[in-house]
Amino acid sequence: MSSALRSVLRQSRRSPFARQARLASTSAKQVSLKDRVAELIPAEIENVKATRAEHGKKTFGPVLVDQLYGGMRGMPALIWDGSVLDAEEGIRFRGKTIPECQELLPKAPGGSEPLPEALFWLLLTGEAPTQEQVTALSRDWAARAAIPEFVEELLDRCPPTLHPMSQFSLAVTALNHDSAFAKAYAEGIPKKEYWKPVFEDCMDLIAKLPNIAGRIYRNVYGQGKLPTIDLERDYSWNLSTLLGFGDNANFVELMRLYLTIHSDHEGGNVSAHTGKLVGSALSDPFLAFGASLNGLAGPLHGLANQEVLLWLRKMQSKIGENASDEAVREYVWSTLQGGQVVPGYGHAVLRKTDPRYTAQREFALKHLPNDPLFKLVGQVYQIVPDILLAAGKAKNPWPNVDAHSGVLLTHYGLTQMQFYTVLFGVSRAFGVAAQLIWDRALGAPLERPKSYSTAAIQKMFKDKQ
Ligand code: CMX
Repeated sequence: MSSALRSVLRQSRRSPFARQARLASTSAKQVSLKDRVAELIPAEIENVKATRAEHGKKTFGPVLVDQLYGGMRGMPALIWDGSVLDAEEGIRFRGKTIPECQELLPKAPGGSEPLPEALFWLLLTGEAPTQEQVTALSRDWAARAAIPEFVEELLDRCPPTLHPMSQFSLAVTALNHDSAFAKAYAEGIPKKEYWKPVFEDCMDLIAKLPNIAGRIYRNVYGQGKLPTIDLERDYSWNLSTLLGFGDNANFVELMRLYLTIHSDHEGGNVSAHTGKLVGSALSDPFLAFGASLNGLAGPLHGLANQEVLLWLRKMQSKIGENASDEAVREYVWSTLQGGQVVPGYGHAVLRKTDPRYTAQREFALKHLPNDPLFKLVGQVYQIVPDILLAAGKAKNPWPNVDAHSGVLLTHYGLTQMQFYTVLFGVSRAFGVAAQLIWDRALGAPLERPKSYSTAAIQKMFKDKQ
């Protein structure tokens, strides 16, 4: 190993990401998030250089033709720093499990769930922020929360029959009108500076989502005029208030948990990967995340939380409330026999119960143990995995995040299922935004994998064993 490489490796071991989520120093001056990212970038550039120098020519193993036809399952393809998903254990945000984040991250006064602001800081820096840093971030987002008048009008003109996710994507895409990155790029900003306006766009994006989500909710479901953002309150309180649930402290706590656990699920899922892909063309964060939302709106991905509630309601109307296990079993089989999937069950990577499901179940046990729909969700959990195993197709018979979120929202009176994926989208912006900032800081290139036709595959392997 050359001495230059040794020195780069030594430096990279000092990278904050090698140490993962330690508590930020409270004694030091209160650094802002942007300043902290700026401090981290030089070491991380060296860290990536060192990793590529040491491992760049190593292989992950063969790529199978089946993977090209099979949705690229398990094919190593992307760098994604905010979180890593283990098939058995589930998600870790910068090395921390959900229970560890619940323990480690700052909370609201009197609250017990982590503040999503803190999770964003963790995703972006690998460090847990101080309470003061989180408060500063809440204030910064609240100050950026207003949306342009033309976006308000755009939303107001949407027919209430247009799905809330389509409205959401439309509004986010339209925010590109004021993109700092698009403007800076047009003015010729050098590449090493890209991350700075991208950071500003990402902060604006996250900050404006509650006003967009609140406006869609109130427009579509006739819930009256949108209140204004309170500059002194946290993101989840403001979002809950815009939706009309700010008075309910437990709903606000639910939002804190919900936004934290839905934020990121490594890079390969449709919404995360789409955001990264579109961002790689140097489309600004609003265009990139608008594309993410269109992917999240699919029933095999984020829309599944709406589908779960619809499915549970249909089940109740068919077999009644407090139905026997046998009746639930029959209903699950009839779903499969009808050629449909059981929504909320299965996963492309996970092979065990999703810890995001477990976190929501624990919240329900604490706050709504006697809710009839929660009991049904628990009953379904006892029944579906055995049936999926017996049916023999699904590789993972266990529940995912979407199996549980709808019942919690319904309990507090947010019963409009078509809106659920919008909340998933608000949260997913955190993970995508963190990666977009790092992609531009590290000069990630345009994504351009190689595709093949079936004829080309046949030709390539003709006469080969
Ligand atoms: N019910 C019925 N069949 C299922 C199933 C389920 N919950 N999960 C998987 N299967 C079927 C698949 O449809 C597939 O059938 P075909 O071979 O006929 O196409 C077979 O089992 C093998 O699929 P798999 O390899 O186990 O799963 P995939 O990686 O292809 O798909 C997922 C993963 C999530 C799309 C799938 O499990 C599913 O459709 N689940 C229900 C929808 C859902 O809950 N989606 C939300 C996921 C989390 C999120 O992104 O929000």
